[in-house]
Amino acid sequence: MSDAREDAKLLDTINGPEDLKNFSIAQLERIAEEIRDRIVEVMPVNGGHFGSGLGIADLTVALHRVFDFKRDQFVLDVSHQCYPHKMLTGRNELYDNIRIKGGPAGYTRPAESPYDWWLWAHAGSSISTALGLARGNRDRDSYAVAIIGDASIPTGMSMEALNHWADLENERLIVILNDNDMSIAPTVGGLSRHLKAIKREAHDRGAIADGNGANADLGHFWSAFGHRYVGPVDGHDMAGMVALFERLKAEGRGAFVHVKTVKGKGHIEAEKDQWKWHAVSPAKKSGPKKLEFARVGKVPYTDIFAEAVIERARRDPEVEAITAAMPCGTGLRAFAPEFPDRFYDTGIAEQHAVGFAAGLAKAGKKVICAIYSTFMQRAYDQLFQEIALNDQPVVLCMDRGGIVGPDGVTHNGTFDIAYTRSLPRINIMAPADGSELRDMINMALDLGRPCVIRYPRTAAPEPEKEYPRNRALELGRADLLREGRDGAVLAYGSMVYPAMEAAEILARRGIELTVWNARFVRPLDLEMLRHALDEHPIVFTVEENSLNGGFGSACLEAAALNRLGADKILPIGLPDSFVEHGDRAEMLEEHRLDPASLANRFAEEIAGLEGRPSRGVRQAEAY
Ligand SMILES: Cc1ncc(C[n+]2csc(CCOP(=O)(O)OP(=O)(O)O)c2C)c(N)n1
Repeated sequence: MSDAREDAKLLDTINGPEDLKNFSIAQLERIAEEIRDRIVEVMPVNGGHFGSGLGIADLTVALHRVFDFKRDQFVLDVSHQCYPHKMLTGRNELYDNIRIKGGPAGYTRPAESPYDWWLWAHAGSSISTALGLARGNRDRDSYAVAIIGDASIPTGMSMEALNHWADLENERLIVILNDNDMSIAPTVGGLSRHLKAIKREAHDRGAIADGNGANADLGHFWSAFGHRYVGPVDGHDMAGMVALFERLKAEGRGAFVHVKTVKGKGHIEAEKDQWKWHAVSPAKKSGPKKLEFARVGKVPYTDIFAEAVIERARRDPEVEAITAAMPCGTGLRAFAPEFPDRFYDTGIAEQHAVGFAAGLAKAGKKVICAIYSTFMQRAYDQLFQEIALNDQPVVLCMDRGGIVGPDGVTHNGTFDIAYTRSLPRINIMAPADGSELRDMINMALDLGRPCVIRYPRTAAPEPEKEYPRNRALELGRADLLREGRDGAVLAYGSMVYPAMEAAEILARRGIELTVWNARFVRPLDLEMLRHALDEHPIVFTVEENSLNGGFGSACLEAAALNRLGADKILPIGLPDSFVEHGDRAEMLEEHRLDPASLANRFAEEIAGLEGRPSRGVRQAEAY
């Protein structure tokens, strides 16, 4: 790290990228060092991405020096490596609050700065959009520059864009492949091996060095798309990169630039264990606010999921498990060493992962395909065709179902109920706690039908604090947890415990609620719905999902179609908008999904019923 820390920081003098034009190469190098220092200082406090930003600091400085990204369009794939960019574009001071509610987002975000061209964090989309920007701006004298990582470039969308680009050859597009040999986990697959071979050979030839190192013969795979291949270039050689980008800019045509960087650059531990240091957790003192209900435990759903799959796989040799580049995030890293032949990391390839899962299932395997709720959106067509239409019994396990917290709008899993429910055949369920998750995994594997199980990014209630069940798990049957005359709550998945706690709060205020653990969106338990609507003046549905098309919609539709009195139902969930970043507990509170807010909401609505005309009178008035 920088030994110039005691001196005044150059970074502090930068108000915008135009200030970089005045610095020497040595000063630009120092600025990159200061950026790294800042990442090392702030991220362990706030929590967030670590190694990627350290690796890309030099490259970001060099690009901002040469291009004018108010005019030229700069797009960062995923954009988890955007911190150096944010520091150089007027947000260095704000960086202390990155990923905190109200502070800058952890990804690029046009609302924050004219230098942020895009809001995204799903991998592999940068080349398509940069190509569109370049094409759309073809009459302007500007460039589109995309940076994409070596784990993100094998995505289908990137390959489609490279292919299309060949037909729009003259566009002023520079695609920079930031090759650091890592995804979050080590990269997988044939392209990754090819990139390693290019770098090895260039190294042996002594050809990784300056910006003139255009070993076109090495990049034959990339040249096959019809683009000029430049590289491999040393992504920590400031002088070389500045010279290269100036030359490319002056030429006024497109190029595919292969840059070699070190993930975690400058931080000894992060360079050594790049997997561990991809991201860091927040320090305890500013750490996540505890959800204000007592029953949340310490063991994440993710770990319970992994344990359940491992335990089942030990008994059942047909069980196989798939992740799309998220072995740690999904918990399947623990599965891999014990069952190396039954574990697959497809890389960032959700569409392929689901298609592959369907093939394995057709061949008789019992397949767990674990993909975050938000990333499963990539594979909607595969859910439709390979899974639902072909009726393949894959068990799709969607971690991060609901509000994820600091990753915010791009990562919240708040649409999966709607997008899976829109497809026929798929059984859709969510556990209320850890033991129910175990049971659902086993039930789904035995069922031989397509299944989706969603669970949130949080710890499950501790076993000793779990509510006793009144009914063992059975497909399409909900569980009645408590009964009261003042209203009924149909709670789904992560909202069951908050709903129970809300009911307990209200019981102390003399309001008695029925609470059902709904368990299933499909098949929906009509007996639950009938009981709730027949026996109570008001029925609340509660879910951690967008209300559009969610669990509440399912209840409303079923009640209307079966003439059960749908107008008694009040759906509670997330609004028709995107949930911002912040701590998960804070965001749940903001959306009134914590137990205390739920209790108040229930009480307000029940109080509002008094003096209101009965349903029959209202109907009569309406006619
Ligand atoms: C569609 C999708 N799937 C999974 C992820 C999760 N994810 C975030 S960053 C990342 C690794 C990206 O690696 P690379 O593009 O090589 O960039 P690096 O971090 O190495 O700079 C993954 C898998 C994602 N953002 N988008």
